[in-house]
Amino acid sequence: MALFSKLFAKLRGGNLSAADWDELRTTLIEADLGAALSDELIAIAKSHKSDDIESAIKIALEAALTKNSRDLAKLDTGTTTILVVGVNGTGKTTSVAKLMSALKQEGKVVVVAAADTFRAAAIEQLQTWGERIGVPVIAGKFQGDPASVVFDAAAQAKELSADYLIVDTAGRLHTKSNLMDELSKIRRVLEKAGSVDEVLLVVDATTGQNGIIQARSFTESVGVTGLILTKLDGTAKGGVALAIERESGLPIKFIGTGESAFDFEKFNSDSYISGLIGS
Ligand SMILES: Nc1nc2c(ncn2[C@@H]2O[C@H](COP(=O)(O)OP(=O)(O)O)[C@@H](O)[C@H]2O)c(=O)[nH]1
Ligand SMILES: [Mg+2]
Repeated sequence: MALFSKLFAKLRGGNLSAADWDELRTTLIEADLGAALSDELIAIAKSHKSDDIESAIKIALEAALTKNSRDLAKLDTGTTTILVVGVNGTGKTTSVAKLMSALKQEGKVVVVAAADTFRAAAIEQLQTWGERIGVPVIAGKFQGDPASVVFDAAAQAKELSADYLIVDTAGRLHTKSNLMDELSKIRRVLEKAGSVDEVLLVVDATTGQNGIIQARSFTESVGVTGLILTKLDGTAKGGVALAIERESGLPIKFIGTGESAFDFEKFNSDSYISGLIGS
């Protein structure tokens, strides 16, 4: 990434023309930082002496990231329930598999609900992952009622005294109110059986500023508590994480960096900023 190392080199040169500033702004916007944050950073750069610019920009980048906890929710007793939501193709099912794999490796007892009954392939995909990783995946019939899958999975989690119940959901367009109704229904079933402790919205980093709109609409409808930012391997534009956190105030808890179960990490803000700055 090292987006800012080029920028700093240019700023160190001094005496920037209007065209140079425009070029810097374009670079920032192309890195998916968004217009608002890009303008703010340019204003900071313009108002500082060249030897202070780097630390002033670093402070602004840090301020754009949330101070909220990035730890996965964990109840002291009972099953912690995680609902995974997002639009089609962002990487929900893959992220559920990655999360179950990571938790299983930590020695946790995990149960997964395949509540995307809209696509037969999604159910099979999750069952295959479950068999490979050794986690029970509770699934229903293709096009069945996702709420009943979740009901069965919650019962299974209770029986196994599971540490975590992870719920994969369908992702038809977030503008379709029936998806939001379905998610609300799933949430109600889970709350009747226990509680919903974490709602993770999966956002595809390659869709750029669209992620901000998705975060807004899912937050309004289902109450998002954190983000999983996927496909960071497929893009050089690392700036989207900053833009999304700044606009949504939601913490990115995990990042996806590939298609295997292990291409998954906790989001670390310090190493992310270092990566952008190239230090
Ligand atoms: N390169 C890359 N591909 C990913 C990542 N996460 C998911 N995918 C791919 O994105 C596609 C859609 O993933 P899927 O989990 O089915 O998305 P869903 O519709 O939200 O459940 C699949 O081809 C995944 O292998 C990631 O972090 N990096
Ligand atoms: Mg899926």
